[in-house]
Amino acid sequence: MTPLFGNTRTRVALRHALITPDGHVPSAFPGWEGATAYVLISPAMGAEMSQMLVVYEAEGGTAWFPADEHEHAIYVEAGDVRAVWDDGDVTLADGGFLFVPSENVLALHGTEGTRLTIFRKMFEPVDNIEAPPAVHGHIADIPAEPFLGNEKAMLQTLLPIDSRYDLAMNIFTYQPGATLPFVETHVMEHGLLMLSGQGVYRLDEQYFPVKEGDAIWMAPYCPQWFVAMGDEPASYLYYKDVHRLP
Ligand code: UGY
Ligand code: MN
Repeated sequence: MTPLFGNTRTRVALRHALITPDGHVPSAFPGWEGATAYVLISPAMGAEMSQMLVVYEAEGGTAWFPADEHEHAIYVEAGDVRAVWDDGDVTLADGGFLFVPSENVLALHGTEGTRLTIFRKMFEPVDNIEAPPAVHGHIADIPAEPFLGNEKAMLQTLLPIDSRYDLAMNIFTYQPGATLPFVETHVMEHGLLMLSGQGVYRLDEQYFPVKEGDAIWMAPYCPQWFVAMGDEPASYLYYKDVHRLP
């Protein structure tokens, strides 16, 4: 549906943002071919990480990241991608995910119509703890656990729960009417993509209707809450920084 002329649900505030697809504007990056990036969350808005949507064109293409301090966690929303990094490669279909540690050249070769969400963050090393290895998998193989005992709010933890990793990438699926059990306020930051369904997200003091395709940034300590609404389950993918002292 066309948004009301001169209006949008997008809202960018100091400690949160809701980015809706009607306002997306592409970025072009050096070495990228046939792949368009939409930087939905970044340090330019006050975040400590970036969240990018990458969409591949008709002939397919390549998105590319140089070897530096940034690590990448990738989720395949649609299509197929072949990821190649310094000492590994894997082909992922939709529902596939991948973590590639920092200091790796990373090339992502996608076919037509492939859509990726990429979380990009500066790795925070810790003395005497090894760097995390690359890991990949598929959501179909990740068990869903009831969140704080609620079977209507199921959580899948995609990356290993292991203190070598300083980020988590999870999927939350709520039955209509299910909620986050309380308004969370925490030191961790979130980047989030609504994968399906709809609901209402509380961010700071405001309540926002949200649906598939929306991205949300929650700064550390942004009070947050969600209720799923409508006829179908609501599902979102989210990033969280973990396992590091403040
Ligand atoms: O992991 C989390 O902090 C999660 N419960 N937050 C959220 O869904 N907004
Ligand atoms: Mn949270």
